[in-house]
Amino acid sequence: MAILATRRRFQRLIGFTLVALALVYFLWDQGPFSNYRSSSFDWAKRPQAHPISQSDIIPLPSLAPRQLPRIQHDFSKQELTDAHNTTQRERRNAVQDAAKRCWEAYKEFAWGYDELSPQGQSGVDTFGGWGATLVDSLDTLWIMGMKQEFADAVQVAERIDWDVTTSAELSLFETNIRFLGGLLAAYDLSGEKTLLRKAKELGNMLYAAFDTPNHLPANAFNIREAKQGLLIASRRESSAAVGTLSLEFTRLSQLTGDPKYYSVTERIKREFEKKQDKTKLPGMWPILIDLENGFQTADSAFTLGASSDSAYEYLSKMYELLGGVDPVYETMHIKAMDTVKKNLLFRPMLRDNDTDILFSGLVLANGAGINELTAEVQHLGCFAGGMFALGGRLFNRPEDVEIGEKLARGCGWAYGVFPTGIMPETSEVVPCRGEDQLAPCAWNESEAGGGRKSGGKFPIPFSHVRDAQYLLRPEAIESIFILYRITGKKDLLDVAWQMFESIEKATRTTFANSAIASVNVGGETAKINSMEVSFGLIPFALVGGLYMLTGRLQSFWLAETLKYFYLIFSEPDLISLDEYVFNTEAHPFRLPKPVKGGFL
Ligand code: DMJ
Repeated sequence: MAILATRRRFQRLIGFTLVALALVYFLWDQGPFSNYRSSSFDWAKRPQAHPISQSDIIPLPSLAPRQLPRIQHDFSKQELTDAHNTTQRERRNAVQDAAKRCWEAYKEFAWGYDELSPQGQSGVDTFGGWGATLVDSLDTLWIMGMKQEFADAVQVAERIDWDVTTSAELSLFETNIRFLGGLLAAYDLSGEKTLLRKAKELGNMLYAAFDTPNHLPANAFNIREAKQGLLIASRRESSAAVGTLSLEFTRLSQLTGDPKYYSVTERIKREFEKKQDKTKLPGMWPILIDLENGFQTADSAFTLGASSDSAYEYLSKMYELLGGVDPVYETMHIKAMDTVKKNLLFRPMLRDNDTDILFSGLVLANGAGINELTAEVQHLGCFAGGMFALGGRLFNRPEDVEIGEKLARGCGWAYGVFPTGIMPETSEVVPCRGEDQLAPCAWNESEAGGGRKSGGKFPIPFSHVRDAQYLLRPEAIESIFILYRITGKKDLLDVAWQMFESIEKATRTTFANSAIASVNVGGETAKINSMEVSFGLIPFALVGGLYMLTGRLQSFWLAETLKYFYLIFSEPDLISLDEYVFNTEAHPFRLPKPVKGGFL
């Protein structure tokens, strides 16, 4: 009897302890002691309309990560003078001051909103209303050592309710690169677990974009339709939208141990791979892809610029993130780069042939070998220098590092020739049109100056500036930063500083920084959506969506542009390219550590 009573007492004690522990865990995790709040709708529990069965889920590669070739220059061998270190520090501080001003302005006028309208002193919701700037800036704050600001932002981020939104329809691409990428990188840097939980909640929501009849994603993510399983992949989807999910989804799978996210993007990669040699410009994919009818790639326009850019950027980066164990990414990257070199790259006609630079243009291909190149120069395309150089190091292709340097320097040069010291959003330049488009050509004054299409007064040899704005974009400094880390060439630091000074001068406003209407007008610049906007620009600024599109302080200013400027003026081991891979929104994901031989 006594034994029975003791046993019962013991069982009760165990039961009580377990309940108490569960309660403590709950209170700690969800209750008054925790700031974290889960979203009010759990997308993981939503029944799928087009189920992907467990057996159809592709697991992460089981091979252990390999030792990848060294990416960064060996800076330990560089003799750095005190003067160099002082200049670096002063420049870094100047960038940090700019970031602090903008962060303070965002905090004061737009806290919790997606973006700041810098002159309006108010917030705007452009990406769902979950605080895009706040999430996009988390890792910048961490990297810049703004730990209190980081902690304040985490307190808001960990309470985001993905079911409470200002948009009926979201862009899968933008939500993925800014929010999911931002949360994952901030977690990778800080180890703050609630950020990973938020990332997982969001990942589960974005996973629903693949709940379509053919499991290809719907970039136009209508939340109501997604809940009902009514999404359909688009007939005219940009290759960037569909090709820029893999890094974030894969990192989410790596961190959570759930392969389903990686699996859906691995399927996309297989579609890209199948079509790579079958397009009108074999080796590349057209800007637009028909996803609804099963990844049709019949379109004719090819570029590394808008709407295609990061689909190419992610090939080598996925190879890195998977620890070099998926050779398909290497093959795809090399084929694409070879096609770009042969067809898209060109050298501008220059008075001084010592300026060794290249650009990447736009090709219209008819599929029968006639490929027409337009010598277009897009700011968005300036990321290509970094991509070539990174791939060159990763796959031991020194020529690609050189090409990357010429592309990066091309954008640096273009910044320098415009009156504001900044290159425009979209322009055209007179190209060298010899047998070899990459080789220097003789200067021809009338061709270089007379080829102007719109009669505008642009610096020679620019023939046309289609869009003269500067929207605070990062791509040029991104490539200069990557090239500096890869080659160690110190003159790139001065190129970067010149760019930063010009950007600050032209875009700084009372509270933050603003996009400007024309890089081609020096002196007092016309800020877009600005109290300072000139009267002549008011009708222009009010046309259509332009006002909303360009006038705000884009979240990528803090997430990318200022981060790259800060990093180039910092110690090279701060976010080393051998330890991190940047997503297309400059969010660094930690690379897996190599394991000698064997399976995971
Ligand atoms: C960013 O959101 C990303 O870099 C994207 O890949 C392209 N456009 C902007 C910055 O210009």
